[in-house]
Amino acid sequence: RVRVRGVTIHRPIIYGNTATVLTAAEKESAPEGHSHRWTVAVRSAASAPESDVVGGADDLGYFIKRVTFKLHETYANPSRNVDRPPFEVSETGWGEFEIQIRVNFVTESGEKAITLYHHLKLHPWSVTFSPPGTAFPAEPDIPSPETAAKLGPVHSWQYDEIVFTDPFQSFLSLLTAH
Ligand code: SLL
Repeated sequence: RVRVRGVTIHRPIIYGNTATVLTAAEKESAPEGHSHRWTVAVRSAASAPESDVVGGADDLGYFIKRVTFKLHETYANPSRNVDRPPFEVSETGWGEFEIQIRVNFVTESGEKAITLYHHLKLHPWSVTFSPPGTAFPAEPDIPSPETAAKLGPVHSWQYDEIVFTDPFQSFLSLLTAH
């Protein structure tokens, strides 16, 4: 197998989460204390513009073999393997935490796995007003569930590029064929 020296090729991705407040009815069937439903995902940032999904859900599978989302240890089986697109995990819960996202590439690539980190965001960003003479910056408050529900889904996404340096010829061909 030959490496193509001096070549770098990148693939744009977005990773992050959306979250919504559970309705009263959803709370009934969710575990005790859970307040939100969320989805964490890795998606292509090179999606069709007419797509109504954030990122293209289905076009990473040709070079990504597995994505492992490592959730907080309060979750059952916190290490979640996803072996085909869409590379995402949906759950309900009550708290924010850091999610480790391990991306494994197809075996033929010979590429090492990479690790991304995402802070699961459940609560809307709120703008706080500090009256004159008060301490600044004020601690941002977590809005009440009613206010949060009115504000709608929370989105927290980051753009990144996966860069492959001196790729194997066959992997380079695979990437450029798409
Ligand atoms: C916090 N450091 O205290 C964080 C931890 C943990 C979130 C958040 C539910 C797990 C379950 C859940 O939301 N865990 O019971 O299934 O805010």
